[in-house]
Amino acid sequence: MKAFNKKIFIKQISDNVKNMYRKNLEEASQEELFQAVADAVKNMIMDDWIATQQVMEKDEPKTVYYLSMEFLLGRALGNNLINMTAYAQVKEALEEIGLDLNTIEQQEPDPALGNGGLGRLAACFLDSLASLGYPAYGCGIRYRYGMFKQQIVEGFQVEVPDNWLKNGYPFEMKRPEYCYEVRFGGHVRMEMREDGNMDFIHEDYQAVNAVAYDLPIVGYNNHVVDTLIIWDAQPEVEFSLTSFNEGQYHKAVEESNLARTLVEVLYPNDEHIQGKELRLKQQYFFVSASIQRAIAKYKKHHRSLKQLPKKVVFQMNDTHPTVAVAELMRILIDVEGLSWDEAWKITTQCVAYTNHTIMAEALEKWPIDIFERILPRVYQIVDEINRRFVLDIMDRYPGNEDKIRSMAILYDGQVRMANLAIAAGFSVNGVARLHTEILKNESLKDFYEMFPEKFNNKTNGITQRRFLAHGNPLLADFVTKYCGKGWETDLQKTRKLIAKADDPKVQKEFMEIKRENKKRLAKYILEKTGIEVNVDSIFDVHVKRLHEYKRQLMNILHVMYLYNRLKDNPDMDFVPRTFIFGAKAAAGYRNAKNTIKLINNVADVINHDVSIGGKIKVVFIEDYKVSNAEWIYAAADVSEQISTASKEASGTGNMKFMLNGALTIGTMDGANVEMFEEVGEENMFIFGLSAQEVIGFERNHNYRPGDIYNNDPDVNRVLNQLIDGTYSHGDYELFRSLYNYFLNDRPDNPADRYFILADFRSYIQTQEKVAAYYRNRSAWAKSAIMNVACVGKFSSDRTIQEYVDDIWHLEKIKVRTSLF
Ligand code: F55
Repeated sequence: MKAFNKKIFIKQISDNVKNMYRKNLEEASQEELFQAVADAVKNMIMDDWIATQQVMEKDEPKTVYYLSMEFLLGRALGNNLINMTAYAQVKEALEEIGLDLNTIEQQEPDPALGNGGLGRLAACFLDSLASLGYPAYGCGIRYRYGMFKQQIVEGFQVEVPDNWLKNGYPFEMKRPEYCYEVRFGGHVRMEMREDGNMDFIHEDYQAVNAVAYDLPIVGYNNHVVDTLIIWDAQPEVEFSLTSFNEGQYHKAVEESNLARTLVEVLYPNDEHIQGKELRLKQQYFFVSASIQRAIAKYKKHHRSLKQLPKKVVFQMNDTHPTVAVAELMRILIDVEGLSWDEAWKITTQCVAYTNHTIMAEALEKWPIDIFERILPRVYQIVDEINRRFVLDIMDRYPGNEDKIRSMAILYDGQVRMANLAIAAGFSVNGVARLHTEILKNESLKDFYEMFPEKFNNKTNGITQRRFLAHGNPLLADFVTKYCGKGWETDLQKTRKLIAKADDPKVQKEFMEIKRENKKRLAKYILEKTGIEVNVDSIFDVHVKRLHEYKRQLMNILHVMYLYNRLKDNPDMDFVPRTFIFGAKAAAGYRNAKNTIKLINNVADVINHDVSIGGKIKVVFIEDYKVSNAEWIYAAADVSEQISTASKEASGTGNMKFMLNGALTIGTMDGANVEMFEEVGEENMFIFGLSAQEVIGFERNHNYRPGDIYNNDPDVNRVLNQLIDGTYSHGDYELFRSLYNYFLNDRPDNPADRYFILADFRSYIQTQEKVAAYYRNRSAWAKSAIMNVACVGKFSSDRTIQEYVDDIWHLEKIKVRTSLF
């Protein structure tokens, strides 16, 4: 960025408003002002963006292509200003012309091209890649509609389409010069070449064009601007009513329909695969375009493809882009004319795979008939990869059918994408230490035995630029005051707070900041829900996607239990608490949607019961998303990380709360284990079964939740309240399926499969410890400060540096702006 010039900046905004809307500043709406400001900011980015791409063109450094079906970016305006270190100056400049930067920022739609943790991780990784100065492209899809917006209507979730491009998105740039054909369907004809080799000729296919849109990813204070490419689909020939014969007409209609539907909408299911054809088409579409782009760029500098692994690495974010393995093989063989063995050698040095789950229902499998019909040539290649791989397995384990059953890529009429990714990838990583150990010793045991060298751990991280510098400016200033500048790029710097954590003055300062942030959130809650909350109560926060394994149901049952106790003992000593929930449920996920309804109904009863004197409040924040998440983390006292041990691969929300000085109540799951290690047992509340205990119950089928229901009166009471009308205006059926979840035992769906009742008593007791601890303001403040002090490991900068050192092997680029 050129040195910031206030005068020029202001002039540009008024020029923009004039040129874009034929208005002057006073007439423009806040949305129009946002567009004008964003355009001016894009302008400020442009020189660095050009310079970065020029360095990449000239020096041709090895580049990572982060292939991800999801990038949950969140708003860009404020974040870009933070990373340009221009936030304060721009805020001040806008004030001079009577504009409020916060209000303007809030006009931006959240680009929500992702579901949850996996998509947000991809966004944090891009921020860290740019901030560390590594050459990188994110590659994804330009969904017309992102993650649905959630409305709560009479306590039920209603999904509303997210038309994020409605007013035009100012930070994207169409790049029509990057346009690649992607083919679907048709047939493969084989033809013998003169040299005796086969040609594979793809015929009768439908084609669409993938057209690139670039989004700038601004590095922190380093002039590096990386690029996120999101692919749009366009028909190859413009559909026209006159100029075709009958056959062409039909094809043109089909191809323009395909182009339109392909990128229409993000699939809003997390951790649950539905196996829809269109999803496979989306996957192939963006993967093919991204690989074609990478190879075209490489070929500008090289004649032979042999050195591709020296210049390019594709990181596959979960199995969603795994078709990349076969697509790269196809291009190397069919387009570039390499032999199978040459192509395999290159491919297996270029692709790496990250696993994000052990949950069986989230493992991607495609019926072979669908896969073959949609991608006939790619399927032939998968078939050949599988044939050779099965030979390798037989070689290694002669006569051992079990190994083939567990590892073959094609099995039972299905293409198993994880198996393809592991067979071909040179690296397979989990996202937290415990998760990687479970992969190695349980779910991917056979693969680990066969390829131990591929397996490695990369514990997730988060960007402190968005989740502290931007989301919590008061705490950011506090950290700067006690730790100096520099934590923006080296989060370990917050360790200096350890020495201050005991200081009453510092504690008081911290608690005042927390209180301010709680006020900010309370105001938001009041505006959105009409509920008034007490900022001196404990803000106990559970925000994340709604999933049974994340156990929002356990949390609300605990609230019901507390309410029973208060009703029984109105004079009991009780630390006031505000239970805050935020969660989207996949549209077809019944228990998840019922849990949302239950939370809202419990909220309704409790919030209106004057007899408890407001000691408990329950709030469901509608439409939990990146932008309101920033405020929610900042205001949290208690962070709920209560997944069934072994099920949450890592979690990243846990880290964002820690960064903002919340104390975690959690199970020994995912990255909680490593947080515990960093922050120490005095500063975190751990409860519940261990992963090994859960896995043991699952293996031995000896968990009996019915016994707990029968023997624990508190459990018995809250479960009965699901079916006695307490929270349903007398309707006994509304929550019957949640009740049944605990007690109906079926072979494929065991009772309480997420061990809520097993952990309930220990959760209650641990929550009692939380309440007692909160009374001790100084102890609490100290622990909260210790959380900020010990969060360093969980910066995504650390994670990305590990990916670079162990998997990608990239060199940093240096960008100097032309002016200095
Ligand atoms: C989205 C689509 C499908 Cl088809 C499957 C899964 C998802 C998804 O969103 N998964 C997801 O968010 N997984 C999460 O990834 C995070 C980042 O690694 C982890 O922290 C978290 O534990 C894991 O559940």
